[in-house]
Amino acid sequence: MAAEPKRDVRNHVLFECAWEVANKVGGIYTVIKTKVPVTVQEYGDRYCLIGPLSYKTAPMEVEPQEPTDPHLAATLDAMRSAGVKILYGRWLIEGAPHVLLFDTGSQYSRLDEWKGDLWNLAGIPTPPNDHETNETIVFGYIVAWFLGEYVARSLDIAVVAHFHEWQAGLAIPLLRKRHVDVTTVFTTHATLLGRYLCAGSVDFYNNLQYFDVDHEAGKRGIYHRYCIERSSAHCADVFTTVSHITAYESEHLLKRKPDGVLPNGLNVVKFQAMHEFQNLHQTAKAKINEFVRGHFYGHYDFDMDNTIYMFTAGRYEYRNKGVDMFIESLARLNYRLKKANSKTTVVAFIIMPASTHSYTIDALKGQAVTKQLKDTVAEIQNRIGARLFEHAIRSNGDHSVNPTPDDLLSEEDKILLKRRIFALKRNALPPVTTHNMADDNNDPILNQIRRVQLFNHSNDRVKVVFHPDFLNSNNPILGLDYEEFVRGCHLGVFPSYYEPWGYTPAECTVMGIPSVTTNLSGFGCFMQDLIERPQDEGCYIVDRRSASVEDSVNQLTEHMFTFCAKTRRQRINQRNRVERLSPLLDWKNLGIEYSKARQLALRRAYPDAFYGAGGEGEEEEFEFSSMERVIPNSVPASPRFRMTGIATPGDMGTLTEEMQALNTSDYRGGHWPVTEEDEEEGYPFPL
Ligand code: G6P
Ligand code: 1S3
Repeated sequence: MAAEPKRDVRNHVLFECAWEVANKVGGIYTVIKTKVPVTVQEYGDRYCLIGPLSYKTAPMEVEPQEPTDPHLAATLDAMRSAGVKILYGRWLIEGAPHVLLFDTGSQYSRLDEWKGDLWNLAGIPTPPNDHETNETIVFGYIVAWFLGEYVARSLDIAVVAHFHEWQAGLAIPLLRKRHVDVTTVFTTHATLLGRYLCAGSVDFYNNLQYFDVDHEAGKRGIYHRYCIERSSAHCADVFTTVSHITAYESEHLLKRKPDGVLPNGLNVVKFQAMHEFQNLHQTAKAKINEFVRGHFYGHYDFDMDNTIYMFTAGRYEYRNKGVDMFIESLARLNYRLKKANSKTTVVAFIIMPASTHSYTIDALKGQAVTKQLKDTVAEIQNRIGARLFEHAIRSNGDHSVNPTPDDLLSEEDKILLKRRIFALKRNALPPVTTHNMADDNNDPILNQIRRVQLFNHSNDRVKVVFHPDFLNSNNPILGLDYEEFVRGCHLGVFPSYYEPWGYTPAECTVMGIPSVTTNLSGFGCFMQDLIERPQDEGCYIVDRRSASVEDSVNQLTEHMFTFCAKTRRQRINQRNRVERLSPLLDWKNLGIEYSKARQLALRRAYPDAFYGAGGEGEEEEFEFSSMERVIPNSVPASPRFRMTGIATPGDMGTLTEEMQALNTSDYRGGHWPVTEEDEEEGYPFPL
């Protein structure tokens, strides 16, 4: 008979650790935050997130509490008495998970000691003035300390620790070296080298297997960071990433083939009826219209009813996020629309935070003069109403006496109106950017716009607005939250070159806004794998993998041009179709991939608990979770799925039950189009 496992794996405790827990920096915050409801549903109080303590955001996001688990309480007490500043409580988001935040500042005095230890333990060097790495080291050592103390106290229950990205991963090699009885999962959302190499002018995907990784990392001054990332990937029980494309990249750059792909989901909120999200588009678009009227004052000569709003958004990585390709394609779109004598106007927004010195006077003035005009018209309208009423009431039943325009509009009103109209005169063209850029002359986006001469001339059918800051409903210019802005637009355009997942097009999809992405983005490949003809569903995918740059630009231009030719009815239909894809991106379906990764880690760490002592005996049945299968009920017959049979949660990722039973370490990239040669290697890309 199999020996009883020491720790209970079935009711294990889960710690999920990321630099972006209660600390918004980028995409990982979205992953963690939106996934919380399904994880809490699965684990309840056995789930706790771990992150750095930011005094700027934490007080607003976290409600302090005392732990109810006595082992956790004792661990935190021990660490506090050693000087670690800790905030434990509930993160005030949907699902209200437990959260444990460590103040790295409280342990900086030990930085040198820990750097020395890291060198002795793992041979990882650290230069003196890299703040991000210093934070990573202090955070990693505190987390390893915490987990070590916790499992030394809590002896009956298995502990799974899931780490995201290199900045949170350092605890993994430390735990491994110290033989701490914790089961670890490491998920990378990009690789450091991949991001750096792509940002330069490297033919990345065709050369992935040839890069001399240490040399390339050294050349870019990130060798130490690279070592942390690579050791996190190698020391974890299970290593995963967010897409096949990043799995392939990780295999070559981090030298470990991931165990599986865990696609990113969203917390999808379904409306009762389709018209509800369509109405949201209408009201949000009206707000964008307001902005556009103000921004283009003096040159507002286009028809708002025949204007298409396109946008791109994200971290300012000019080449990686494909902004170069977007602007080039906009120039070609402009040319084609002009040539076709189109009456359609495209306003293309670029929302990417850069270094600025606040708004330009011109941009502020545009909104001010438009508002003054609006207020004046409202006053005059009131006065006209009063005069009309007075005129009507004095007619004493004689309907033949009609007021003349002069009876209704006084001389003062006319003058006031003229003054407001004069204020709309403008000699310069409407500005491309809303802000004063810190480095206007060298800004890559502005330089590309200058190169293609998209200067917002009256005869341009494509106008450009570069908003180099996050959106916020309190902004005096373009005062909308990001979500509202997306809803008000017609098409999101994200022609990324380097994009491990790509939340921006995924968010468009769940909001029912069509988008363009590429087959170099994790999201694009995921949709291409699942849907027969994604473009019919409002999910356009540009080929940046096998096509030349010229061909990719032309493809993107063609997609945008075709979109401009759609009627309103066609656009409404397409929004309905794209919104119907949202269950594919729902954590209710994708969350199970995380469960599988944790289970695989537990199987590796405690094989006896699953297969009996010595790996023999009958395998225990393990239920992943009580998650519902929402897809079959909510996705209508169309769109057509690529996979045979109905899509089930287990079909979305790559960790299969069979694989776990075999205890293998290979992910399955079965959906990738491969050549015969590659098939032998199992690689997704032509080599
Ligand atoms: C939504 C609204 C419709 C409106 C339409 C405009 O569907 O429910 O009332 O006509 O948006 O669509 P458009 O693509 O022209 O912005
Ligand atoms: C990364 O953030 P990024 O925009 O630097 O992680 C995101 C979440 O997994 C992912 O969506 C994105 O593609 C990555 O690049």
